[in-house]
Amino acid sequence: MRVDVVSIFPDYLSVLDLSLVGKARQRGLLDLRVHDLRDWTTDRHRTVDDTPFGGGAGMVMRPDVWGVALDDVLEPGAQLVVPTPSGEVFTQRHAEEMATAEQLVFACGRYEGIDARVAEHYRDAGVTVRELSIGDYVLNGGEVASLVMIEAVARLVPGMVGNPESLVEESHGAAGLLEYPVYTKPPSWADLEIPEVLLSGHHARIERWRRDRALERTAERRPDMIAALDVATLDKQDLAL
Ligand code: 6GU
Repeated sequence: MRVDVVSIFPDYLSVLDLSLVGKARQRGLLDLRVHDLRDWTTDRHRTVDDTPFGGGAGMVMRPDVWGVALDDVLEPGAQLVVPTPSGEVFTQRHAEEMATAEQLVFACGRYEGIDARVAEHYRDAGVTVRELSIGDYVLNGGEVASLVMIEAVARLVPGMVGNPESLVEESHGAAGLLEYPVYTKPPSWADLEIPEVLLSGHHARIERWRRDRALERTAERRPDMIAALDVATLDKQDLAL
């Protein structure tokens, strides 16, 4: 998979050399390129922004600069991601769809955002354009949000996660539940014992216990996820809870 990030702070993306994403790059699974938007400016001051039409606070990023940059970077079949607090909220479902793209291009805005014609123009040209937020809070720009989305997508690309089974049971997976609590050695720590059932060796009882804890946790922390559950996926014992 190829991923391009265009930003006026390319150094913000330097952490992509590390960890799982960094290893995937070394192994050639991920072709990740970070670009400085100002490389596409032509004026002495390398200007990327201007004042908003209609007035108001802050500065808006110019569509002409973004246009030449994106025309250069976008390959056929690319998905264009524009991180913005006014986007749809990014979920595991978006990550799954984005993981199938041949190329993802992240256009990181700063200031009050990018001139709205940029997203419109590339949509009109037939590009899949995703304006995405990572949650209901405001960041200074799209760089950190891009890091979040790149990590979520990269671990879904075949070959990137060591054990593909670890992708199956995790929170926000197909079950629509948060993950159950997990424990390891030592069995007794700080006067706290691990749940006895996990030592029983009784596979069916362990599975039942884990599902109950997942349901309990989800009901307490994410009632919205319980409301969204497909009733057909629940068994008799779930409903008894
Ligand atoms: Cl994608 N961008 C910015 N600037 N702030 C955010 C965000 C994105 N998602 C949540 N807050």
